[in-house]
Amino acid sequence: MTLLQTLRGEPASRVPIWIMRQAGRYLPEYRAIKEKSSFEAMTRDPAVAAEITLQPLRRFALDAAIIFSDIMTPLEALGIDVVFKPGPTIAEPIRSRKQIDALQLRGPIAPFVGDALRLVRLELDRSVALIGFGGAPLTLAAYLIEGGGSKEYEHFRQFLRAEPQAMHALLEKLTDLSIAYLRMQVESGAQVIQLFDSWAGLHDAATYREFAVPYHARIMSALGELGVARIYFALGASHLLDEIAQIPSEAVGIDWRTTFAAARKALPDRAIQGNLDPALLFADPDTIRREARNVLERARGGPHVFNLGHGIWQQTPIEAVSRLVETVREYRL
Ligand code: 1CP
Repeated sequence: MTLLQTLRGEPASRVPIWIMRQAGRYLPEYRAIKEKSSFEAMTRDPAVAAEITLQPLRRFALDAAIIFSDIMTPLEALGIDVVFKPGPTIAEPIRSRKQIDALQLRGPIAPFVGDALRLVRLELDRSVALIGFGGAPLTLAAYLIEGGGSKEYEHFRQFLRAEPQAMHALLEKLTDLSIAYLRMQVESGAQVIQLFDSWAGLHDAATYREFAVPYHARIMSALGELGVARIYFALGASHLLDEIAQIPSEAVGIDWRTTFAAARKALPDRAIQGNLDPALLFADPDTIRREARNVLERARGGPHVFNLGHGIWQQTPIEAVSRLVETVREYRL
């Protein structure tokens, strides 16, 4: 299995490829299901979630499937109401210590995700790895406090400064939840876990050391004991590589603004995943091929997992994805 070999640092003859958000709205067969259903219903029905997970694998020679779910999915188990329209929105954003103290586990954590993982594994070719995932506590906290997606995350950043102890209490609870949730995914067949810190880029290094590193490291250490391969992805985090080095993982995902040279220097013991700009999939076919090869060349010198630098965009042409996957598949190390 090429992805697992590369993540374990074993020699491989080619570079494995998967695409963040590979199951989703750029695929017409996904949109056909979405037309008749809500995102919540799609994630909660294991047969539907498994089908959506497998859709991109039928079109493209990818090395992994990532389970169809969302980083916000496990939060319901803490009594938090999340509605997707299409991004997550929180009916009652968390803005007080009292709300944080009231958060407690009310039942099993998204057991339907475990059911979907088991169904996918039954259908998946043995050469394809199955990826589970979760949101990093600091990114989950950003959505919970802000109440949804935002450009500047003013409420979240204000709360972190005004109530640092309450923020630590929230991160502690989100860390415990994440460990239990990700452990369940591993027990259900996930061979790789990616932790998404999509809003890492909001923070300076000192803030990241205090509010991200201890919690995110605790999750990754707990997963390490299970022997699952771990990928840590942080967006907009070129200035945080020394902090990310303190978080255990087999691989670190970088975006298109972080260079392989900088990542290899700060993270000499890790595989690096990335980092084609998702916008490049809108270029002409020759440019896509050339830029993908440039990424492959720049990544040489250590283990590399090919990916985009962030999730694939909804308007991306399918042929561009085919071209990209072919280019990476043909490339020999
Ligand atoms: O209408 C729709 O079709 C729903 C759109 C959608 C989808 C397809 C959402 C709402 N989530 C998802 C699936 C999803 N989310 C996956 C599985 C699919 C795959 O990767 O193949 C994954 C891994 C995620 C993870 C996720 N959700 C992240 C981390 C990755 C990233 O993009 O940085 C984040 C930040 C979210 C929050 C979220 N959920 C949905 C949206 C539109 C957003 C972004 C909201 C925002 O920040 O404004």
